[in-house]
Amino acid sequence: MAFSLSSLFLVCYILKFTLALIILNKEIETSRGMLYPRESETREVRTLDGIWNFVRSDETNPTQGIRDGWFKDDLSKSMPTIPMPVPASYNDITTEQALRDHVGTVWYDRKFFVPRSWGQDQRVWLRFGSVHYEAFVWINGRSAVKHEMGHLPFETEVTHLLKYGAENRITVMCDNALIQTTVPQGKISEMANDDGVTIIQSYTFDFFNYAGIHRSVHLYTTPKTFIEEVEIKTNLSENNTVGTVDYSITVNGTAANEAENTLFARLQIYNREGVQVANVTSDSKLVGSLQVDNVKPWWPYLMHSDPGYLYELEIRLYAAKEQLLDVYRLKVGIRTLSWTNTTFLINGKPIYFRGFGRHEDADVRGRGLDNALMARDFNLLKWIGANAYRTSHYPYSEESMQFADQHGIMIIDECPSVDTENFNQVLLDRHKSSLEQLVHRDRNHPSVVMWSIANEPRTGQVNADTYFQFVANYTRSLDSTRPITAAIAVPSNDDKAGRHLDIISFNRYNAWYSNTGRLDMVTQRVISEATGWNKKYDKPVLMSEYGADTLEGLHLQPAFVWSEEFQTEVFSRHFKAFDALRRQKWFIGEFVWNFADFKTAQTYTRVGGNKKGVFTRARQPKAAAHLLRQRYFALGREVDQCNVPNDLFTYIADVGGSNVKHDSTDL
Ligand code: BDP
Repeated sequence: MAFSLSSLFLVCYILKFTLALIILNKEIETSRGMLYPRESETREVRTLDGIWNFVRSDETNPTQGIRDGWFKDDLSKSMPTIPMPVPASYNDITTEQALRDHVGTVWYDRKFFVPRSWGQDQRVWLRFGSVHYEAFVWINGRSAVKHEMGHLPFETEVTHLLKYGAENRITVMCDNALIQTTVPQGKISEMANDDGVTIIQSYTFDFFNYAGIHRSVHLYTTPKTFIEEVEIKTNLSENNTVGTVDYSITVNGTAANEAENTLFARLQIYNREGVQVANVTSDSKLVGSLQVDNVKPWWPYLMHSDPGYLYELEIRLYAAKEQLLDVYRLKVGIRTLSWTNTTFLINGKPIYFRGFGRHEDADVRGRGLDNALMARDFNLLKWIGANAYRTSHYPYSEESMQFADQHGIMIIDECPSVDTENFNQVLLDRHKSSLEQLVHRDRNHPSVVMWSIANEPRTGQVNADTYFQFVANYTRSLDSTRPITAAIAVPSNDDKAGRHLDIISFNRYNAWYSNTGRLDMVTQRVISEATGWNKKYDKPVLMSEYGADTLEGLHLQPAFVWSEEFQTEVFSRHFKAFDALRRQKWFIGEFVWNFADFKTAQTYTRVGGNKKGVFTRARQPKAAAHLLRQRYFALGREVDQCNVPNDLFTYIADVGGSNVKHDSTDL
């Protein structure tokens, strides 16, 4: 019995297709350590930020540097180097189109000294805040660590690789290529150009694929036996008067005279004035709880007159006979979260979100950490009366998470999964890993109130149901104290993922991508789409994206697409829908797309980038910012009884008529 060739092909094809359909919920490797580097009596921290040497590899020969051993000596001995700032994206630093659009590997190196004192009786760690997308690191020519996944930290011990009291070299190779199994996904193809062929990176999301060493590089020391991980969970008594802080500490390293069962910790909590308000001595399991009487809970901005209240938790690790081994301090906000099928509560009070989708994006620096920009952004968030943002579409810097804790800004914390499709096993494993790394990094931040497991995944596709069941349940197994969402853009009828979420977020661009210019087709559509989601899943719903591209300074009356008038009108039509929805109780928030204009890949639909910002890329308000500010404070006053700023309304005339708005008492 012989098969014809064509039927053999058919069988192979069906087999391949069926195999691709089977995805398993496999165990994945989990992160360790990664506490934010902080100095203490027992730890020293220094950064390797500054100007590094940089080489762009030949796109057609991305592994040349590995084969030729560029890491074995100074990069400049292998190739001509240029200076490159760290942290920063490398793309917009030079004037070269080839570097801006580069696909594949680039190399960095620099020299640094390690003090002689670091070589005695301690350990040294190397930690990267983030390198996008994949990093390979060598110290003095020896491999130190590899890491895949942008926007998330990684670290390794380098005690044995360093020269003490001497000069050392660090070399980093960074690869920005996105393929179908990376998070996020992309495609690499070859295309003919005028001189032959060229490599093209494409992706379906619109933000520019900035790359490089995006966040700080730290070297830090720890004692031989040290506090490797701290996990805290907080709670409040029913009337919010007593707070509890449950802790669990993991220790790394046990020297002979520090047998594990003799270790213990003393924990103290200090209030903002530096007064000790709780303390406890643990047993050798290093797990327990502290109680804070007359607690000041952590409240979001404008939900309380003293938002973002943080205590300091001091952890002292001891060996037998009161021998102090290590000290680590951590800011702690004490709060509870709970949710039902209609409401999301913080400290027992329902939340109504008024916020933004954002990007870590700026001119020249790209996605590189910039403290000045970060401080400005938080000032703008507070000026406009926002109480939340989503870290669209990847984890933001740890420094910004600390700012959010401090300022009381609630975070929907998103992993780097965007437009996820063609669900497959490798992708699932990496997607789960991105969430594991994110939860591990951010679990102690009071500002993080929700995990977002994806942005605009193709949840109508085959396998989306199983895939998102695995991803959502895995996230829940890592942290059951926060609800899970995803920003979904497929119509609710097609969606297969929502049933695995706790809160439904949806993105829609009425009067922009749908029915462009039709301001008369916004309000009812928003109401009916939100209602459709609630009917289908019986869960709280929020709108996670809406907006319109707006060219700063373009004024057209009557409102016309791209003008400042149009953005203002689009917002206003949405506000009307949101107010109708708010009466339904299960509608819990509104998030404008986007906080600020940002860079995109080149397309004819974008004029110098995505212009849906309420602020320009230089962080100045567009006309709609003033309207949004009035709304966010009006909501704050109605929902949370906050005070409104004196300059919310501009004085117009002393007419006193009932319909004339001339100061904030008219809200
Ligand atoms: C949404 C995406 C967001 C885009 C936005 C837009 O979630 O990343 O920037 O569209 O096109 O679909 O402005």
